[in-house]
Amino acid sequence: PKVIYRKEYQVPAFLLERTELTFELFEDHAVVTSQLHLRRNPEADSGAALELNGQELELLEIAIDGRELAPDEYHRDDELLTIARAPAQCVLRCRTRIHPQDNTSLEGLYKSRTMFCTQCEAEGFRKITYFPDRPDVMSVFDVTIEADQALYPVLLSNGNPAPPEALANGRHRVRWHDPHPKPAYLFALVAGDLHYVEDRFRTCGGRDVTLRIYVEEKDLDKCAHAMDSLIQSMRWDEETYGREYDLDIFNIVAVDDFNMGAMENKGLNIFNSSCVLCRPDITTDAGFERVQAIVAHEYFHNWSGNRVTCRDWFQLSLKEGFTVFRDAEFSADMGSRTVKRIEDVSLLRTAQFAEDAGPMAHPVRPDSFIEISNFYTVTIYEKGAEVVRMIHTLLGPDLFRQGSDLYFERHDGQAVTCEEFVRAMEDASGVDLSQFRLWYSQAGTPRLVASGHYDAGAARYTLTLRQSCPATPGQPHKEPMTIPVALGLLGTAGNLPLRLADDQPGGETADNTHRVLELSREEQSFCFEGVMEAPVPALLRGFSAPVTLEYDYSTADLCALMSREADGFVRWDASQQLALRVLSDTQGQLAADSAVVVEPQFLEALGALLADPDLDPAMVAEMLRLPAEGYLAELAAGQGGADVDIIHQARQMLRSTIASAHADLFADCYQRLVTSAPFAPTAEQIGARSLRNMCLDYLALDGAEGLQLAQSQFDTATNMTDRLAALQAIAQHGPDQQRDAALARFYADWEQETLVVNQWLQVQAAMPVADALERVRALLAHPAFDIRNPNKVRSLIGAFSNANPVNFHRADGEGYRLLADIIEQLDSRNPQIAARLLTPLTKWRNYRGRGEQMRAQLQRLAAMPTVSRDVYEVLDKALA
Ligand code: BAL
Ligand code: ZN
Repeated sequence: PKVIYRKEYQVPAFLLERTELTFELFEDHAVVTSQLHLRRNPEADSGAALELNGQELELLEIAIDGRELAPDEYHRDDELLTIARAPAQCVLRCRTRIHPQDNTSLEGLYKSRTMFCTQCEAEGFRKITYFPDRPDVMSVFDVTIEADQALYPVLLSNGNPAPPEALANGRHRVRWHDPHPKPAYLFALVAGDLHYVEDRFRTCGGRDVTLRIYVEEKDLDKCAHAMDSLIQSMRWDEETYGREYDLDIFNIVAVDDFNMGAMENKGLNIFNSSCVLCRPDITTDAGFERVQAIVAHEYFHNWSGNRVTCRDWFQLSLKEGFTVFRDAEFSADMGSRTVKRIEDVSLLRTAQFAEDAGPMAHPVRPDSFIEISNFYTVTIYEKGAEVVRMIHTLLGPDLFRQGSDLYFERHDGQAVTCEEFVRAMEDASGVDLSQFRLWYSQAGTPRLVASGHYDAGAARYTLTLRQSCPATPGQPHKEPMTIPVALGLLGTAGNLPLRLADDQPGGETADNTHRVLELSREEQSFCFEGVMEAPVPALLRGFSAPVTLEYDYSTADLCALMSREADGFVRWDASQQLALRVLSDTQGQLAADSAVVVEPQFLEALGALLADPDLDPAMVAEMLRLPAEGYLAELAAGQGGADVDIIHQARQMLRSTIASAHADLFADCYQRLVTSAPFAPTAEQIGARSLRNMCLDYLALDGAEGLQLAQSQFDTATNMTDRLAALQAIAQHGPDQQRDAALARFYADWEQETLVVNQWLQVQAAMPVADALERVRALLAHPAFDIRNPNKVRSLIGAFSNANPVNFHRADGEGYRLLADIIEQLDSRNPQIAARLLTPLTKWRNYRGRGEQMRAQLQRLAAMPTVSRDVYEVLDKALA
């Protein structure tokens, strides 16, 4: 397969002023007729050919300005239709036949259960008709949909509809007009027997917008939270970014078979049903929060993505990084800011740092790709959001807002690059971001090493920061970057006032105990004066930069940060650093076969958290959560390779020690948080449930009494958060009989609710029991599983290979074989999902004693007679 390079970008030869599409939908095929109003691009080479992308299309007719083209007037291969001599201005008419019913890739137009739907980002539109399928070709769309009226009473596309028309033979037709020019990737079509809930929103400009969420009739009672979230998002974007919605109608549709979480098509967002449907008895708090965040994310794309879009797919983070930053801030404003940050940083550290350290490492703005679908990554999304967050930190909120206003104003209706975003921020603020741009071009996670020196006599504290960045594929040398380091200095009675020596740079803030230092050289020292006692530095407050940090904290320092530091993120991070240190000691003791001794200060600090009713329960729950085994394996990878069994044993042993040391405190805290208030997915209730269920997990781990409590919670819970937490506690820690009975009961109760059944699959896939792999193989044949449905594949196979390390990494290699078997089956059906599932195997170099078995499965897949472009690219990089 061909590698595509960013530096080879060329403007399109033809521009598209208008696109007319007619879809005739039938039970075994669809016919698509297009009329493309084309005009030669004055900026392009005047002799450049007209190129239309197209894949798996049956061409029925092609004509220019009403004249059918002779076969020698165009050239066609598997991917492209080329017309060498198209008139400078013309209307190209094209009719193609496609087979949505047989489209298992879930790209283009396909059938999900009984409905037709589309997914066009990034390059799905070319499976619908011949088209200049690139984001910098934008046009106004007029779409006509014709289908059987009884089977498909609802026919939706982008923009605003005209009244429906009845046709002969029980068919009907609806026309949609979208006045906003858009690229093909934002096109959407839905046809089905759908029902909706409706609300209204009056914009800041006084326009009334109709809001609808379309679902199957059985799901009508699961839309309220998504609707509330949509209204909150619309209001927030007006208040925070001054962005108003721009059509009369905003539709959301839920579909079961969907590769992504959701898609921001103009005026017609299509959602994976798992990211929109919610009801307290079937959805966990995490589910409620996910729905709120994704509804917001897709809505925010209306400006950051749709009104201003990407010039080419190398700029994907332009819209995704910015929009993730926007949705993260929205979620922080709606719930607990600290906990949102903790969750995001945990994801970044476990998944993105791992990606940055592995064979798929790429910059936020990649230089090349084979298959763009492989680049919807944690680097583009989450690291991209961190880059925007750093700009926000460096500029401050007011200048950042001026920058975003300028960006939207300057580029409304355009397809632009990351460079335009940074330039708007610079132009509005006057801040020079030249060196900062390296964050877009350099891959790899920078390493920050900090050291401090306190001079009591001079009352001076000197902090020295040194940065480096490891080599990544294709980038052996890295330049120093601009790294904003937010910090405080902690004294015995709280945070100390900060005064930088006169000649030292560092943002002034209203709060004199907080500063943002700008590290721009490889090494820099910052001098604080008037420091009356030796401080503990609270570094990277709020995780001000996506870097790894090393500072030689004593255990007492970490305990001080955990209990007294003002920044919630640093408090949590100190607990994690301490836990990592204790886990590392435990692993050493286990490997040496010596007695395990757990640092008493760690246990004491956790006890203090549990005993303090004034702390934010959500934060305490996160501080009690030990780093995940996958993260421990990533850290060990850099130190001679991970031993999954020792990691698992050490983590289990530490959890058991904590459970028995604080059994009474866990029980008291559990009881303290019992509430009779009716369920609501509010930050307060979510925090309380989170800590209570964390206590339940430790109690169940500690023995029979806790398991009894879990059983009783399982039997009586009236919301899914509590019910699933109890099931998980029983599944993870209970005896076989109790576990199997609870699993059977759960399935019997929820057999009819697909999304709950998916959770049931996930719980079993992640159980650290000896026969987990056999159970997963058996579940593959269970009626609840369907390899065609990405949610089910992710729930069973994704959870097994990512959340069950001891079983995935079984010594006999059967875990790897299972994953490769599934990928082999999926590759020809749904290459996007197949490629995504490969990630755990690409880490083969990280595992001591197992790497060769993992690599052997990659080699086996590489030897398949046909390999999709998606899977080929990942295999090629992983085996290089
Ligand atoms: N654009 C793909 C789905 C999303 O990031 O919103
Ligand atoms: Zn997005």
